Amino acid sequence: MRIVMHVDFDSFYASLEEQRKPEIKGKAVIICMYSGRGESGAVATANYKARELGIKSAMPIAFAKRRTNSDTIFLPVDLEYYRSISSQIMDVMESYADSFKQASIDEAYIDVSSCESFTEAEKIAKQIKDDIKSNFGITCSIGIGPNKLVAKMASRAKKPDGLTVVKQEDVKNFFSSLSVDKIHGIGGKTTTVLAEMGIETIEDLAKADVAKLELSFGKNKAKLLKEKALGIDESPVAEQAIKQMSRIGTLQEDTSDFNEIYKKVEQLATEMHKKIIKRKIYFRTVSIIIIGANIEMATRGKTIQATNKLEDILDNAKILLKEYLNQDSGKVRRAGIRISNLVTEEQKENSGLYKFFK
Ligand code: DCT
Ligand code: CA
Ligand code: CA
Repeated sequence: MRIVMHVDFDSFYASLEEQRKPEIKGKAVIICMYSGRGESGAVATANYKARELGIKSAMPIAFAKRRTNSDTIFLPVDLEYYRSISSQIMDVMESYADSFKQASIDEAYIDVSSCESFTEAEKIAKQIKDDIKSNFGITCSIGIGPNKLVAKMASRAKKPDGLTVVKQEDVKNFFSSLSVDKIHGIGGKTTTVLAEMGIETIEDLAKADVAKLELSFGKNKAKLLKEKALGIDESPVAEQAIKQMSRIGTLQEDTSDFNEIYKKVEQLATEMHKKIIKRKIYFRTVSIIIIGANIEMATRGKTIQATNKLEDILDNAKILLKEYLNQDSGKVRRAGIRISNLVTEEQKENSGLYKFFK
């Protein structure tokens, strides 16, 4: 049985701005893409408070100004910052995955089929939500389903901070209430043609005559539409298995004290190690991840003989952390551990032989 999760961060850009500018919390926040000519431009996104005022993505800023008051916060997009946090959160999420695929700056698919049940997967989803909340201060919405399509649609079902589980047997019921344009990947043009054929809900589409669909859309697209309406999607989350595993945590307070930081790294590594054993993973590179008080990120790694031992992670982390701190690099806000250069048990044995013959 496949179990797939789709994670989408809630009002991502606005949430990150609220997180780094606590003084704007509780206010309507609008993130703007300025055209470069004075005040003109469009709304990239807005937080939920601003959405209550009718603010939407792609709305001209001048429109938005008319709907808001002097208490509303308008901020320019800072994509570089959002990307850097996004990639840190992606690393965290990837560490929970059997296979992983980032789908956009604020979305990812996580295959968790190694879970025994949807209940187990739901627990992992809660852990991911907690992990993101405590380390990055933002919420996300997660959908869990038997494939990517259903997971993606489930993550949209409840927002913000939602968690929606749709098992195979519940797909029909979940889809029945939705209009066709809610199917991921069905655009405005297709919706119009379908409406002309009298097809408005996903249920209508699921029941539609394939021959009739083929006349309007051709064979391939007709088949695709029908499959989507039935919640069928065989596409894998990613072609490749995971490449790394990491855990990042926030320190009690910003510090450059070795013991304080190491304590955190040790705790994270110990937690991560359980998963390494469960998944029968071996690794060749150990890295520490350091995020300074100004959110700049540094990593330092060391490549060793393939191993799966906690001891090897901790010993190397200690050395790397000491090296880092000796450089007088300022205070540390968050610290983490990563293993990469992963090898399977089988590859490990073969590489041992290779060395022997070299
Ligand atoms: N975006 C944009 N222009 C649009 C739509 C989106 O620039 N017309 C950008 C802004 C946010 C980012 O893409 C991700 O989009 P969503 O996930 O739709 O937005 P969000 O702000 O994260 O909101 P939600 O809580 O609904 O996911
Ligand atoms: Ca989002
Ligand atoms: Ca999104």
